[in-house]
Amino acid sequence: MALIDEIRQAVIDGQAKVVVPKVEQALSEGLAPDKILHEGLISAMSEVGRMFEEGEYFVPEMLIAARAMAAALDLLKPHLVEQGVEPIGKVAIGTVKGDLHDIGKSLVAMMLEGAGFEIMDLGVDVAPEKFVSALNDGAQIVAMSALLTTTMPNMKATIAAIEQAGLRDRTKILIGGAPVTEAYANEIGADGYAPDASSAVRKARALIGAA
Ligand code: B1M
Repeated sequence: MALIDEIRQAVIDGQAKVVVPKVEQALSEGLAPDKILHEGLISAMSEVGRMFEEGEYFVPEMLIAARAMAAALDLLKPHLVEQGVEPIGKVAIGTVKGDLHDIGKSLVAMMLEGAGFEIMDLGVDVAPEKFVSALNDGAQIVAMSALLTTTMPNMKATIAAIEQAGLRDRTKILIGGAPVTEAYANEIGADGYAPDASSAVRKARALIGAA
């Protein structure tokens, strides 16, 4: 089995102790971090999602796979994030209220950081007021992630809270996450939607006129 497939399989099996040395080996053999990310880790999580949908995996297996992926992401981070870049803008990022999925959000945060944004990572299950208070602390962009159809409405609730606080005019709002679409972004009045972490960077740059 090729090393990249071994990494993918070890994430699916939730074997963090196997994934970490294999990612180290892949990096030392010169495999591109981007390839490890997409073909190894992200592809593994899609498979885990499929197995969950089909009843082969349950929440504990999903969680263990997510931990293995997070351990691998820690290793990849320095390779994906360029150090010492002058900040081009400040982004408050979080997964919306009620939603505990953090891998995609953290990946987007990492890529934005790598592109020179200063990141305020608010974590998961972030209430609308917390996004508002980050804006009061100087964020220009609010970046919201949602992985559940049931938590997507909290993006709209957050936009309403930002409007109510009188901060909508000076705020750019970017949304994303597996169930989120461009049409939904338009419907709730967000300024941008991105389907993945690299397009989130392009969108964020465009939103603040740094494209
Ligand atoms: Co959950 N889960 N989960 N889960 N989970 C999904 C999302 C699901 C699709 C699985 C399935 O049924 N196939 C399903 C949602 C169904 C739906 O609503 N349509 C689901 C469910 C149902 C649940 C629970 C309700 C299960 C239960 O308890 N019965 C529960 C909810 C808990 C809660 O949040 N309140 C739950 C729990 C969990 C775990 C805790 C076990 C774990 C998360 C651990 C963690 O994050 N630390 C988990 C996992 C791992 C998944 C899957 C398998 C993988 C998610 C992931 O990390 N993907 C997921 C299935 C799937 O996605 N195929 C699933 C990898 C990640 C890199 O991709 O997050 O999509 P993603 O991010 C991408 C893009 O979406 C985009 O860029 C990223 C990189 O390219 N993106 C943005 C994300 N945010 C963005 C923001 C942007 C722009 C782009 O701008 C701001």
